[in-house]
Amino acid sequence: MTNERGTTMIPLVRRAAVVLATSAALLSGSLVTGAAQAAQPPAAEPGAAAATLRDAAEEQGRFVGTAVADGRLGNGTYTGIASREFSSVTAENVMKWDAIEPSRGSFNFAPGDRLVDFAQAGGQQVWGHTLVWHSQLPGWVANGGFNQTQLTQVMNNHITTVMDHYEGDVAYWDVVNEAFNEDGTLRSSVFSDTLGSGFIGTAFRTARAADPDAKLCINDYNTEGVGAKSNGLYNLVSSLLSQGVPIDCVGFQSHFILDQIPSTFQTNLQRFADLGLEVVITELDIRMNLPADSAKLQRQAAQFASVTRTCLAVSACRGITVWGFSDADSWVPGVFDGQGAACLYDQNYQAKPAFGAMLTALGGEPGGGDPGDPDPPAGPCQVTWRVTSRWNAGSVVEVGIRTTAAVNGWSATFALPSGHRVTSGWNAVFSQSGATVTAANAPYNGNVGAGGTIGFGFQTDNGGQYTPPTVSLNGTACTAA
Ligand code: 9MR
Repeated sequence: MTNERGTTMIPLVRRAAVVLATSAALLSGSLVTGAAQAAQPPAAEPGAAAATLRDAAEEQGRFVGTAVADGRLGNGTYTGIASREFSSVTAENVMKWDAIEPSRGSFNFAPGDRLVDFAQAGGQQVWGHTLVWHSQLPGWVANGGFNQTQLTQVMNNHITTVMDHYEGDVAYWDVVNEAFNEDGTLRSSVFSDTLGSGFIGTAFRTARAADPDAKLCINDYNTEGVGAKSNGLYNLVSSLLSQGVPIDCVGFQSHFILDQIPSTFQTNLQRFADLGLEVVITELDIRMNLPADSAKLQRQAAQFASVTRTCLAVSACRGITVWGFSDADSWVPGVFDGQGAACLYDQNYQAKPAFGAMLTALGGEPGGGDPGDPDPPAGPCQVTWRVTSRWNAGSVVEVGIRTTAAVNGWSATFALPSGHRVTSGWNAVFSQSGATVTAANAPYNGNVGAGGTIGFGFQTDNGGQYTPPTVSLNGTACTAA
């Protein structure tokens, strides 16, 4: 069986890969109850850590992707990194309506096909972006003056033709993109103005009929934390599901500003996951005011790691895609005056601290995966914080602190969310005053050499979600590893 572009379709194989990934997540212990875990010491270090983002992500049962710019596919440095580090690619522009159906009924698939060929050569998944969006919409659609019947036909024909062409090649589609205003109401567009809010359900039903094996997603920005916009999205998705609309996943673009990652990110992902949907971080970048300096790059590294851990803490979070991996290709400076440096690699395709931090957060080994051999994050200490299990009335957390200098006696402090109490722990002596927890060395593990790691764990009485706090070692704040 072949699709419109002549590719032999292997939907069953693709499905099998997804099942395998899910099993890996289950085996990794995300569903093990706290009672069974509480008395256990932290897991042993794996024998050989993965050296690339994609290998590390795979070991977590997740994918890690990047947007790919068509114009860079001839650049060997670019394609080398894209293939080596990422297991998924998203078309940054070439599958958008204005690129793929610039005039009615005239489809330009060549650039999208190039991307699919590139991905298949590198064993990568393809994420299709995007079918129905108010932006990058050609004038013949936006200003075509179509009535309801005509626009429905135009939209359905676009979805069907594009999805048929890529059937079996594209694993996920952003079916509807950026449908919401900041206040959570539906954005005015030619689609909502002409077809009403029902255009979303229509688009998803048409998409399912076109390629029953593709995962169908709704994607938006500024929906990462709990708030008016994400509430609007949540209400709409809940209502679509109750009407039997075939929607499989929600994409959270995650175009973040340095130091402004929403504290409710994990809680928000989890509530969508609890609807039975996959959640995916689809367009991650973390921009800063230029010029970048090493303090900002360290904080950015910590925040890439924290976003990564947030996804790993939600079992339905299937992957993370960055919106370009290099500052040389990022959309940010062109849109936000004076801002940039938002990616994992710098202008010269050298890995930034964020690369090593993300790799480490995925369980890989910093320094293993890029031509520039990135150093591990600097600073006196680097922390990994893993919630290894969670149930309705408790969580188990494992903490690792790598200390740059030798310590002779240690004390680690951090704050838990209000009302969370540590009920038991291992490898440290715990005390708690209000929200502040102090974990001091046990009699047997106070001396740690330079570059050594302090490991301890604890159980709390609260299964609520939270993002990793700042951990201080002997009074000095550590960075996230
Ligand atoms: O990165 C894309 C840039 O090259 C385009 O000029 C721009 C046009 O709107 O779209 C950018 O990608 C956007 C994505 O398609 C949807 N979410 C926001 C992204 C950044 O603007």
